[in-house]
Amino acid sequence: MEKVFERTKGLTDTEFGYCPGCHHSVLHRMVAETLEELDILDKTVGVCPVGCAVFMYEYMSCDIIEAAHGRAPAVATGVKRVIPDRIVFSYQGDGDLASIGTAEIVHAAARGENISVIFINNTTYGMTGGQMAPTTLINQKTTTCPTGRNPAVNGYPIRVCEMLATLDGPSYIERVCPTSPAGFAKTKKAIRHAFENQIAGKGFSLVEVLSNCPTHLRMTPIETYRRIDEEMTKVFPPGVFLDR
Ligand SMILES: Cc1ncc(C[n+]2csc(CCOP(=O)(O)OP(=O)(O)O)c2C)c(N)n1
Ligand code: SF4
Repeated sequence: MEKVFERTKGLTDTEFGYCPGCHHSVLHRMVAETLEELDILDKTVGVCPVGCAVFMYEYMSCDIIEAAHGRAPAVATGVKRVIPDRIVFSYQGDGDLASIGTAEIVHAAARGENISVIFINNTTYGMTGGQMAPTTLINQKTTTCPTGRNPAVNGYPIRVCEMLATLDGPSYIERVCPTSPAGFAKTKKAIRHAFENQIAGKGFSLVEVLSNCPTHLRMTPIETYRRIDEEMTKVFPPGVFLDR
């Protein structure tokens, strides 16, 4: 029988340990497929975050380094500068990238490091139990703001794409929204573009993916998609912020 679909070689045979319906699994697959399509699996080094994706090295068949919490852009910078013929990416949640790792991402972007960053914004700290993140929406209830995020006490959500797009260093910054077949296709295209830019030597690329955490939002995966479309996109509008 003719084979019409094959699991990408970019993934190992290890089953994903993510909660059912979590975006991490499908986003890993998109990154893995991209590496296979661009024929760069053998020369790619990924840097995993501290967060639910901490075990990314179990799932991806390229080389992976584990970085301390938030330090992935600094580790990716070091790898890329020492072995510039490698393709280097970091994969980071919002707690990792936009909280403890704020300095690292801002300075890697400002330096225009030739790396690709995949930023998973699910508005919470998934791994540690659903605490408030820098991207938590106003009035969103989390375990550390059980009555809802109150700007007078907790401040406002950080828009990473908008903030980094003010810098001269980055080459490509886009926010995507994988909640529909078209949204998934756009997300894959954006991830691919981030890697193509690095291959072309264009410098720093970041793709922010509006994502879910069905477990801590206490929603079904479908409800989380609705929340992304109806609530998250109002605060974090999808679009291309830089492409040069
Ligand atoms: C230095 C340090 N501080 C705190 C922690 C605890 N910690 C582990 S994961 C995490 C947050 C992860 O959230 P996020 O980056 O949003 O990823 P998600 O789990 O939602 O994918 C925190 C605070 C840690 N491991 N190391
Ligand atoms: S806790 Fe949330 S982010 Fe982590 S795997 Fe489960 S659904 Fe995904």
